[in-house]
Amino acid sequence: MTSNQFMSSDDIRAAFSAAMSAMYRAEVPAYGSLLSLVAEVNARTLAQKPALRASLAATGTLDRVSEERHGAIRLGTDAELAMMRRVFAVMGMFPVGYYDLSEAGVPVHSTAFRPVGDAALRQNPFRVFTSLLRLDLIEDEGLREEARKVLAKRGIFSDAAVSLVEKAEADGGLDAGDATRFITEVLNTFRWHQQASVDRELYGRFHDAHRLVADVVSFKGPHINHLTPRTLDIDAVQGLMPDHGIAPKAVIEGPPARNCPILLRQTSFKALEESVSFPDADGSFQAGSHTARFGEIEQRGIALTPKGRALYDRLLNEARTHVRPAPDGSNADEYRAALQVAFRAFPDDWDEIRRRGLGYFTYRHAGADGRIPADGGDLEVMVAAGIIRFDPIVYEDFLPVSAAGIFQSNLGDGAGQDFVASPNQRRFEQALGAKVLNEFDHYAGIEKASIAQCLARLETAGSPN
Ligand code: OOG
Ligand code: NI
Repeated sequence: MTSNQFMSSDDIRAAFSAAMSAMYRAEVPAYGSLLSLVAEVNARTLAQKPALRASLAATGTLDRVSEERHGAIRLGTDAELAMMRRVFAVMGMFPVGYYDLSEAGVPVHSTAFRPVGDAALRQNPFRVFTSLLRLDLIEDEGLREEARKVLAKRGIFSDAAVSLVEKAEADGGLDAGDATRFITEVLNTFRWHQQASVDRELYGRFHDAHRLVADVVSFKGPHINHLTPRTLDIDAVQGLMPDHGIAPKAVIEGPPARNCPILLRQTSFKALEESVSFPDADGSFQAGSHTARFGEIEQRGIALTPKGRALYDRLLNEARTHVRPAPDGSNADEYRAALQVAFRAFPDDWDEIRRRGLGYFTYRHAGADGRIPADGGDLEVMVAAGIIRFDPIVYEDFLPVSAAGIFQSNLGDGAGQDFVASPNQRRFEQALGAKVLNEFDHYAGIEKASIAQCLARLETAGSPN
């Protein structure tokens, strides 16, 4: 088979993301309400900001602006993670970044499977924040063993899904028919299961150990626990949620609102209590409830260098030392104010961010009329002369403190526990069966390539002949 008969991995991802969105809207009606609200606010924002509208139109993303950017799942075993990596690879999604959430009281470590590279991201940006449960952090040895046994018995991928992944790997892709079957089969893995796979008593014990253990271990598969569209005005959506019958989490995670947005701001509506049933030994079912699923929104800014990120971490920490956001929202205004004050120390001007080496940028030639100064070749000279322009690189990854805040508000107040911080990227990569891409190296590479391209163009333009 020749490769041009294959459906592109970008197209498979786009179709998968659309199918997942439809499934989740059907499963969680409140998520549908959030999507309508986001679309409304985005339309209003675009009407107010013609420049933003024009730039989205120029990059061909205007009509898809309110589509999902990410979702999240939680896996139980190394084998599940390894297979998930192969599934996502078929859709052009690769593991980027390592996030240790133990430090924040959540017994998981995570990566994000995502498209890598501008073209793929532009085609469809959908990514999946994927966590692996760390039973090693659960104290009760007996319970740990029970959880292991339950997990060992489940198979979260259908045989057909596994065969299609093998086929894609062997042939280098899937044709349209196989791709459609692949999406249907894989989508099933992320479905909600109203029936738990353990009895109520065992569920209760998992729940007492940590709510996340109950969520991961007690069901037949890793239900998608949220989807996240992009909003152009996160503060507006946060404020409007209650009017639309959805209860927002107490505070927006990440940096404060700024003229030059940095990294990632996100917020969610609180997870819903949903009815489930637990099997009894005699084959009957007992009614109960489980809380796991919610909806989230995100707004992204510039990717920061390690230096910028260190400053961000320090300022965030400073704000949180002054005001720790309470889960009930009672000090949300104080927290917002503390963030604003702390982040005055982070420059809010693109050129200053650039010159101080805090963020990543791409560089481009301003146009044919740019004359090259005598000492051409020096990037700064040409930026100052307006011959080379720069644009911020958008942060496409996640933030561990924010992720912990999202987890926590959706696991219920007080779900946090003190674990000894124990990042273990090597262990995670062993389970994954691959190394994760370092996001800083990746952004630095994009910046470097754009500079090289600019300079090469100028050399050609400037060479006497
Ligand atoms: C994942 C929470 C993290 C984000 O956007 O930071 C996340 C989860 O609840 O499983 O999705
Ligand atoms: Ni999320």
